[in-house]
Amino acid sequence: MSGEKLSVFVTRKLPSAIQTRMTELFRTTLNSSDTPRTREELVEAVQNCDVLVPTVTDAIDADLIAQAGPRLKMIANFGVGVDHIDLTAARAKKIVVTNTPDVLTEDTADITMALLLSVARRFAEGERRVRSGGWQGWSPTAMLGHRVWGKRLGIIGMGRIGQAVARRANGFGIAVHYHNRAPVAESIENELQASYWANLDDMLSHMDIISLNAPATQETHYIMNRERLAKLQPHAIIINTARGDLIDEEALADALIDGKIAGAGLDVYEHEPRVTPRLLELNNVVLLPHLGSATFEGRVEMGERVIINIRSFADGHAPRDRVVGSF
Ligand code: 8YV
Repeated sequence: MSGEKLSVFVTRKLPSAIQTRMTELFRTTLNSSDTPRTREELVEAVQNCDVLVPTVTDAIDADLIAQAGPRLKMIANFGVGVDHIDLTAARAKKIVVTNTPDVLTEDTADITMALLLSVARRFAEGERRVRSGGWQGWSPTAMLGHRVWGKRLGIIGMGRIGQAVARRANGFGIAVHYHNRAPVAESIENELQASYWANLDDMLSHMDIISLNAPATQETHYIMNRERLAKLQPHAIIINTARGDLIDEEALADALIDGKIAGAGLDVYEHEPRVTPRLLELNNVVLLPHLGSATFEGRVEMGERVIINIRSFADGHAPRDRVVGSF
């Protein structure tokens, strides 16, 4: 790269320490208002900047990438999931794409466990009852939930986050099962006391709790479709902290309303920020606004990771977190 500073376009407001550092290092365009950039603004950005720093809320699709100018050499995503970026189009244009793995693993696993406990023990419903003044005092039979200790958790997607969930589940005395494209290393299976199911359908019918921890890809789109949801036991609960389109949200609402499954904890939705309206009315569903990685610490570390990726690219190295990068 030449001595000239890279021009970097950041689509959303980031932690101020990160914005300050980026401004020192690059010719950075920030978004101080934090309203998502319009399509027109994104088009203008990709025509003029060297590096685009998008987030999950930006559709970096093939059409946008096709309009990119010759300067655009890198998309340094702020976030680990890259399903909002058309990687094939980026590869075809020799645009490097990076993400921010590792730094949000533990926070996302925490939110998974929080939802799991919340649904099983009816936290959100109980909290609503107290706030609304509807709580009449303790009763031996009121608001009974289900014990999680001794239950079977089926993790779909045993990558970093799935493993972090398994580690927590071990601590709660929950038996860990998992489905993944391939089994993880035996040493990891042993450490996590995890049992592999090659056949997802078989696993589903044996679990008490399901946690989705896989990335959104063509293979995982609607991995929990209507037929798969029907394989769950009526007392089963399902937790999704991955991506909304791993579950057919309408089919999920049907399964919950018809009592085919017992509950759901969702942090992500098929059409964010829209939530299938019928889910909003159900007491056995806990709904969070995509909080998985929303910690002060995590956001700063994500920003640092973006900066490291851009700097190593600027220095002529292959950035460590490249998702697309070898042409
Ligand atoms: C991030 C996430 O906050 O990193 C991801 O893939 O889902 C989130 O937790 C978001 O992507 C930021 O772009």
